[in-house]
Amino acid sequence: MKESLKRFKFPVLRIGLSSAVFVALLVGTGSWGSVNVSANHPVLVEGNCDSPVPGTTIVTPGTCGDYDGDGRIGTAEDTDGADRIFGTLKAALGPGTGAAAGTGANNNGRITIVRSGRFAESLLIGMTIPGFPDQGTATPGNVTIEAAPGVEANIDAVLQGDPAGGNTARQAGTGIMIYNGSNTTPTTVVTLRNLVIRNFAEGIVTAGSTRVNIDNCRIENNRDYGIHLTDFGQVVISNSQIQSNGFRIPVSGPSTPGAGIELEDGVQLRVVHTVISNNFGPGILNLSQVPNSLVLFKVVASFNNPDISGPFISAPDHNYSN
Ligand SMILES: [Ca+2]
Ligand SMILES: [Ca+2]
Repeated sequence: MKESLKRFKFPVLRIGLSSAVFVALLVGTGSWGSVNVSANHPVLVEGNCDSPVPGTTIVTPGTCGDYDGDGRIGTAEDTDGADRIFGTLKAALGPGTGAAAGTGANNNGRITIVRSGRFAESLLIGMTIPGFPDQGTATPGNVTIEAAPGVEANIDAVLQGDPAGGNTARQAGTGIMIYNGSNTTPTTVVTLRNLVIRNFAEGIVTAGSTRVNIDNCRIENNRDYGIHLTDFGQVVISNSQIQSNGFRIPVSGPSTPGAGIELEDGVQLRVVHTVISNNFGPGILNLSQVPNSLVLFKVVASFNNPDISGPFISAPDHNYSN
């Protein structure tokens, strides 16, 4: 097990499929009967040019990603008022603090990145777990994080010259962690769209039971996994590129397995219109050993080692897959 994942892997998450059914019966319908099925809190996130030096938060109004023209970017935009415009993804996902108290998405809403920028952040979407201080909530709803059309949103572990000194920790950790509880039936839905996720040990990790849509994303140059799916997720990856994972320089640790995508346990994965190439390890590694847990539709997997490991189903109909 990867060091970066150990802190997420509590015993409650590592239940097998047979015990999972038992747990589902115990929990009953009450736990998901109360799930908030909406995404209620739309907020915006500005870009960040980190200029003239990394960590810059005051700029000439309207420059460097300053969408609302108030001269604030980054953390200075996070707390300046109830404008529902934030400078960091972490603050936008949270409840809001300072003068912005109560105005964040609070893990239940749509977060739109409206200007191009670099976001050197490790994010948790969903329920609170160790390793992500000050993130998560006890009752998450549906979350969408997406860049507006034409916006380049680079969620990168590395911020050259980071004044906070966070590069080493981020490179050894996870870019986006998604955890919505240990029920065996996925409940809330997380959508990631138009994002670039780079240079983490693991680009995207899911645990517990989560429905996830990953659309039009580029997941590249992460050390151990581009996308690592565990427990009971129902995940669709579409229109994306999963490339060059396992080839991060400097590696700063073992690049194992250096996989593009790994799915485990009871995860069900559908990959559609996606390229998975030039990863150090397997392009897709299906450890569930269940063929219909992995269905591919118009997928290119090339120059991985191997391209696909484990059983899968390639949609036989050229026009339809489920
Ligand atoms: Ca601003
Ligand atoms: Ca603001």
